Amino acid sequence: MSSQQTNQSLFERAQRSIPGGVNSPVRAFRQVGGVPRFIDHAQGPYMVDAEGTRYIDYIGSWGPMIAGHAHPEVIEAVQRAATRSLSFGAPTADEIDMAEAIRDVMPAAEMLRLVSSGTEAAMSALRLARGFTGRDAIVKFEGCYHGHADSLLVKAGSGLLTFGNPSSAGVPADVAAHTLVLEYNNIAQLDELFAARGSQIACVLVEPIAGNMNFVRGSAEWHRRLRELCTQHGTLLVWDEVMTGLRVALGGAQQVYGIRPDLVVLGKVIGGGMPLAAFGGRADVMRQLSPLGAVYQAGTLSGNPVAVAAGMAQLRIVRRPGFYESLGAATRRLMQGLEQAAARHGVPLRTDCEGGMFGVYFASSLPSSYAEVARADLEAFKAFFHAMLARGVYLAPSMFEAGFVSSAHDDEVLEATLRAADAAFAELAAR
Ligand code: HOZ
Repeated sequence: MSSQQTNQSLFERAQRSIPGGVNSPVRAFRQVGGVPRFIDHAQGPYMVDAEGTRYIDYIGSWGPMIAGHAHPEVIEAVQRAATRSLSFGAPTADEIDMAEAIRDVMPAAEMLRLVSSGTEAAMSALRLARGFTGRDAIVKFEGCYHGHADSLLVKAGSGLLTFGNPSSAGVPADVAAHTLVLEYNNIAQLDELFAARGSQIACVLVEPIAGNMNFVRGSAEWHRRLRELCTQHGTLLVWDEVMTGLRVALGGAQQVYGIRPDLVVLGKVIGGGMPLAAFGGRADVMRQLSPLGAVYQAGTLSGNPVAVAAGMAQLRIVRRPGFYESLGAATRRLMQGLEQAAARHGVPLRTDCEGGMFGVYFASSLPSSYAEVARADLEAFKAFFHAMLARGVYLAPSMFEAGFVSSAHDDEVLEATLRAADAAFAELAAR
């Protein structure tokens, strides 16, 4: 580390060659303000920035690092794979192992195709759903994020039954026009839409527990109704489990709700921190993919051998008995501790969690939609974020992101976090 390298100097330099100084917008700290931390290395539950400051990490690379950073078994698998070459562009036995391992833990993934990012997986699942059904319209929910494919950067149109509008410059209105956007957890809207347009809808794409508008649970009743309507109308139900897959439980949200989607989109944990994602599902649907069927999809780095090695090594770790029980207990303990600390200082705070994924809301009740998340106290969140960062705890720099705990977050780490939170809430209360 050069002695001149500070987060500030790196941020200034980065902004001259990288738009906004970052390669993914939320990293820029725009919502919370201040200087992003430039990370030098990470180990277990800790990340260390370019100035040598250590933070307890509750982002975990936005989900993948469920066994902690630089887990020795994952690193060893990567090193071993790397010596056999970094890419072949030809099939490997390890890819079959991965497809079989995913099917074991998530039976809905009867067949699987590996890709490199969650965006690519969601985009490919959409094309497959359209190709399989011969329909163009798709449905998504406000506040759910499925990567940045054109069809998915869409906000609600002027009315429930009108098609959507682009939510990003550069998305053609004609493309967005095929996407319908509904409110999360709203059963009446589902019923109304399917009654009017059910036969036109190729698929409904949903985060079963949303992780891109903070952490918001889909209600069991809403999920059941959505499953019924999709089945009745020949619409494919696509669960985006990029965040929740092998995170809220080994079998993902499918295990939590006991619901089987037609297609599933995966990423994050399955790659162990390497660029690996997947989409899978019903064999009759997946067989429509090229080279068997007419839906084209391909990728030079798909099933990359080093990424698969990392993912398989992490998969072996999470499949050990008791992994999710301990992870869930640690996350619950953290959430209870945060609520208690906030209450001690009179700060309104609610939390929710499942497995190793959590949400913290500066509000007096749990949100069930994007609009409710947006009503939380942003100023309190910002103050808390900075008070925690100053005490060595790195939370997501946005009120609209979920948090993640890893198996490396042991009692000592949780206690240190809660001590920091106690002081942070005291600071908030004194504002
Ligand atoms: N899509 C991620 C937030 N939900 C951010 C990814 C990143 O910045 O690394």
